[in-house]
Amino acid sequence: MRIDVITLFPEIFEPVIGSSMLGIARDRGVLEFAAHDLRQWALPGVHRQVDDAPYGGGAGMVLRPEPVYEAVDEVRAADERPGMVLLMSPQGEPFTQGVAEQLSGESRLILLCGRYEGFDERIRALADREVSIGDYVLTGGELAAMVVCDAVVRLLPGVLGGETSVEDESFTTGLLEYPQYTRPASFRGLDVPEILRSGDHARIAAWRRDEAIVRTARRRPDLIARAWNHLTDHERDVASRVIEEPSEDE
Ligand code: JD8
Repeated sequence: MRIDVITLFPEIFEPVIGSSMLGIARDRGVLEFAAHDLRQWALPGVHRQVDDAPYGGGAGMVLRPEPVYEAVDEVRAADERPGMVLLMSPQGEPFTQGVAEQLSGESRLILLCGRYEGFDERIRALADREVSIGDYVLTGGELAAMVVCDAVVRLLPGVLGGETSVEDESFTTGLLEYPQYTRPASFRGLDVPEILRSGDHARIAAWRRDEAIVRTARRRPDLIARAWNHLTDHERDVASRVIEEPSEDE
């Protein structure tokens, strides 16, 4: 996959993309990544302007359309793959694991990061999709773009180590993960559940599934509701008992 990011802060991507999983993906040739400085396509003039005051008045500045359109045209032309254009925006569709899976099937992504109070409405017409990473306010699209890169790239074939399967992880199964332990068996009076040390793999698998249900029902009942049709009768039973459980402060 090739990812191009168009941003006023290209330098903040390098340390993130160069390390961890994304760096491995790059080294293995699974990922080609480039961050482009929107300033390259600034309006002619000493101020190298990319923003302007909003028509109609109001606080703050807005990204002008010309630099963004020119940037997308030129970046797009640098590779034969057309690329899906994503606009990072608080008004976008929620970025979920399902969206990450869809995007991981693309051969090229072009991510647009805004700054300031927002962007000229005509910039929206450039985008194939507009995505938001969550309901909180960031100062720009860069951190959101990094989140999208991380979630998408780890799904590409050849990025995750062979031991880890994307299939049985949380948000793919639709449940939160079960509790995990490593050595020591006893730590400051906190013991690893006996069953995990029993070597009985069938009972361990059943325990983990139940613990995942219990944890999800307690913390994210919304996820239980969504997964309901895929749960077994036993799992529904476990979830129902938790949901009917009196909460701590009642
Ligand atoms: C892009 C500018 C800041 C947005 C005024 C100051 C995504 N989940 C998310 N939260 N926030 C963003 C995001 C914020 C951005 C830009 C993405 C460009 N801002 C503006 C409007 C209100 N602030 C985001 N993805």
